[in-house]
Amino acid sequence: MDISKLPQLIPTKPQKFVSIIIPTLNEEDGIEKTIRSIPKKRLSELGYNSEIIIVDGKSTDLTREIAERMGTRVILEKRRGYGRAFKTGFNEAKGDILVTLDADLTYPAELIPEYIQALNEKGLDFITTNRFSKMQNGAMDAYHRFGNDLLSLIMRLLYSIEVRDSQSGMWIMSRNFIQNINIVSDGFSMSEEIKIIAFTFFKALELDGRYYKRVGKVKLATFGDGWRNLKYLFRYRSLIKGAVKLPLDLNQKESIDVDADPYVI
Ligand SMILES: Nc1nc2c(ncn2[C@@H]2O[C@H](COP(=O)(O)OP(=O)(O)OP(=O)(O)O)[C@@H](O)[C@H]2O)c(=O)[nH]1
Ligand SMILES: [Mg+2]
Repeated sequence: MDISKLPQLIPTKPQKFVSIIIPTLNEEDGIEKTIRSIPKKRLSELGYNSEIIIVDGKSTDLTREIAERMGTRVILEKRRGYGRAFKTGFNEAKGDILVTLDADLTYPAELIPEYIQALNEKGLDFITTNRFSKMQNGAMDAYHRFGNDLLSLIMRLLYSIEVRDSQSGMWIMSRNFIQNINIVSDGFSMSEEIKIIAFTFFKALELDGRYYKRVGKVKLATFGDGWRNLKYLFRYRSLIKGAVKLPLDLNQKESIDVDADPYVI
C-alpha cells in the first residue's frame, strides 16, 4: 500500500487528547524503543496532545526505571494479568482516544496518526489492527500462526463477526466505547473479549496492521494461553449479555457503512 496516496492529513485545532496504554512485565529490552517509536510530535502537529501510560505488573528488571526516566506515567499494578493491566490503564487514562501497544516493538506505533484519522473520519468506536496483513519474516512461527488462525476462525463462527486476527493487541478506541463496556477477563483472553464486544455492539473495523519481530522475552505461554483463549471463546457466550453498560443507544451499530471506500493503511 503506497502510504503517499493517503488523503492529506490536515492539522486541526488542538482539542483532542490521546492516551497510549502499554502493559509491561519485564520488558527492559523493548520498552525504551517502544516509547521512542510513538510519533508524539506528529500527533501534536495534527492537534493531538498525548500521554503514555505504562501499566507495570511488578517487573523485576529495569522496565519501570527506564519508563520513568523517559517521562511516561508509570502505574504499578500488583495484580497479575494482561487484561487486568488494561483495565487499570483504561481507568487511569485521560484521553478522548485510547490506543494500546505491547512493550516489545511488535506493533506499528508509527501508524497511530493514520488509525486515529480513520477512527474519526468513519465515526468509529473501535479499530483493531490485523497483524497478518504485513508480518515481518520470523515475527511469528508457523505453530503460533496456526493457533491464531484457529482461534480467529472459531471466534468468527461463534459470534458471526468479521475479524481476521482475534488476538491482535493494537486497538484504537473512543472514550465512549471504553466508558460503556464491562470487561470480565484479567488474562490474555481479554484481547478476544474486547473485540467480541466491539464488533457485536459498537461501530468497529479491523484495518491492515503490521507485526514486527519481538524484542525481549515472550510472556504468553503459547499452548497454555492458547488453550485458555479457546475455552474462553465458548465460555464467553454466557457472559456477553453483561458486556455493555445500559442504557446504550442501540441504533448506534446500524449506521456503519462498511461498503464505503475501504480505508487501507
Ligand atoms: N502489567 C502486565 N503486563 C503484562 C502481563 N503479561 C504480559 N504483559 C505485557 O503485555 C504485553 C503482551 O504480552 P506478550 O508476552 O507480548 O504476549 P504476545 O504479544 O501475545 O506474545 P508475542 O506475540 O510473542 O509478543 C507485553 O507488553 C507484556 O509485557 C501482566 O501480567 N501484567
Ligand atoms: Mg507481544
